[in-house]
Amino acid sequence: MKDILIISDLHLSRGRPATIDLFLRFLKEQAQNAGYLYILGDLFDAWIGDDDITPPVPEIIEGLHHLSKQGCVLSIMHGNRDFLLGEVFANATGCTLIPDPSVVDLNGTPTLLMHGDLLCSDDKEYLQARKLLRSKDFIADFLSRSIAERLQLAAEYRKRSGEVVSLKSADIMDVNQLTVADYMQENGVQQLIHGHTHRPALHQFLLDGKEAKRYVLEDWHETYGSYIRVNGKNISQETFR
Ligand SMILES: [Mn+2]
Repeated sequence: MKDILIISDLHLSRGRPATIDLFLRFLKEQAQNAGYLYILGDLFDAWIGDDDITPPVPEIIEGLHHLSKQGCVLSIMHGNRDFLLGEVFANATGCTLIPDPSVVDLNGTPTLLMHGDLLCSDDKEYLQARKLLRSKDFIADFLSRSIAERLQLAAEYRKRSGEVVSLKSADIMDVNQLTVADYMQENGVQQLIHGHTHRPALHQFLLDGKEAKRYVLEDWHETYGSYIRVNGKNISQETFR
């Protein structure tokens, strides 16, 4: 049985070449030997549409495509910064875009995978903005504009509202425990894995009188990246350098 690897919040961008190199090496040295790789959102620091293929996008697509060609099953979830990743990207990389939330079977343990922003329900303003930004109308209008215009719009959003109405968002918020319990109960799981908050941890608590676990992934840095490895029944939080 091959290992399952889970990562999130790499925030890849042209301005962080060391993190890109680290990630491409991770694909070759770790993911290639695994059976599955899940990327739970914010792979990119910003994504304004699949047609913007300025560097470093091509080399990242190539790295992911090489991985999936080697037989690793690649699943990618939208984050709040790259929710415009679409079918063109999916086809180019060989990945499947999976919904947020998704329930997967991690070697016998049903597990809820989320990016994590939906769990930060104390930030009502953000969830409102999220709804608007992900509406069909907004997306269609945004994508109909030129790349230059989209880049400008994204920059304006960021400037105007600091955090809220932008392709970035309130990474500072933490999850609401009641919302965590709601999502887990609705999906019938005792285990949840998510990113977004940049507060890596393993939280253990009781849900319906039974032991429940919430793993929080760490965001990636220039010198190291964090990932979860599922090996048989064993789940570990590991570091790649
Ligand atoms: Mn995020």
